[in-house]
Amino acid sequence: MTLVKEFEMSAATLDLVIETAAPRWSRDAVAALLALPFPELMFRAMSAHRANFDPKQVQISTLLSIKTGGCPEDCGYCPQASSYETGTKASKLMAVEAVLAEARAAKEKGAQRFCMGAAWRSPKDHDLENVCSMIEGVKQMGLETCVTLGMLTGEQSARLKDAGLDYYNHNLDTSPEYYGRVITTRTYQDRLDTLANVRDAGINVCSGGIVGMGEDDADRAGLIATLASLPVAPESVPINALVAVEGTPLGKSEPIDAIDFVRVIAAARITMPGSYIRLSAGREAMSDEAQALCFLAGANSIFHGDKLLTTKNATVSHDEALFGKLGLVPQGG
Ligand code: SAM
Ligand code: DTB
Ligand code: SF4
Repeated sequence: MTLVKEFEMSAATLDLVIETAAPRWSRDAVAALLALPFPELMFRAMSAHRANFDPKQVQISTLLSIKTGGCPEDCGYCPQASSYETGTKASKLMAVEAVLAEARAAKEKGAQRFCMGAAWRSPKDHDLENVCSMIEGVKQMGLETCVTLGMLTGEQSARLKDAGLDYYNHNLDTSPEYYGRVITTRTYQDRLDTLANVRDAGINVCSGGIVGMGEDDADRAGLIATLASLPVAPESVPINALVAVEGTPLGKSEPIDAIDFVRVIAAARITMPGSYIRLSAGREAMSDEAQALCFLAGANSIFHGDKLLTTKNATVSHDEALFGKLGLVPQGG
């Protein structure tokens, strides 16, 4: 009896917090969401999903590492940082034609968006020229374009926009408070400045984070609240489960509990109801049941293809079987 009463009170209080918090989300309001009884959280997330999207449709992106490894940054999760011994082979920026061949193959396999990632702190002008040619070529194939190249100035953002760039991926990664425990070579404010430059250039923003790096619920709430309270919420929000790579400082991290991961997806869906929430890295290690819960919680985008940037993704054949079992369909497919 007491339990029921306590829950009724806390749900009413929560509604009040949410009402006063929207559209800017406080960390407390997001923390209250993350702590909801699971059925209540899922109901809210599913309602937000259905109000904005067809819940059986999933947006499909393909990822290609166009410049791998040798990165001067010290992101504690990343196999591409030159200071960690991870066995990642560093390579130069790929030739434009080779990238276009990969994009053509991705289109044939059903991709709608082609995302190109480079292990840079920020792009040099000469490299940006080549990336602009890649964007123009990929766009001509009728694919949406996305790149992730590190920090950008306003001028660089404008050049990418002119080349036809649709999305720029730049993650906040975690809460402002936990950030310094993971990365020391650039600040949270640097990341927010890049997101503002991208937004001002008229490019769609793709920004999310990683969970499973030892952060607590308050940090997860801090990440989601910061994303949802940007002047305009990101159009695309990748939620990555840490892929723990040996040799990185976070290589020995315990995997995040699957239900806790689903809770983060649900909180992202509720706080950014009109955004695509991407169930991003970490799917290879996830059960079908956990992924199914993520799709129920409002995830509606994935990376499709056997490889992410340097690590394995869920295989194409496994994804086909999973989509079949769940009755999910590629968006527009
Ligand atoms: N170098 C650019 C940058 O960091 O801005 C772009 C590429 S970087 C690899 C893109 C994102 O991938 C990172 O911000 C991080 O969120 C994600 N990422 C990298 N390594 C990861 C890992 N081991 N597990 C999960 N996500 C990871
Ligand atoms: C994002 O949020 N996740 C992708 C993409 N944006 C660039 C990258 C995941 C990388 C996982 C580790 C790797 O394969 O190197
Ligand atoms: Fe470099 Fe990006 Fe990896 Fe950080 S996440 S080390 S910036 S490639």
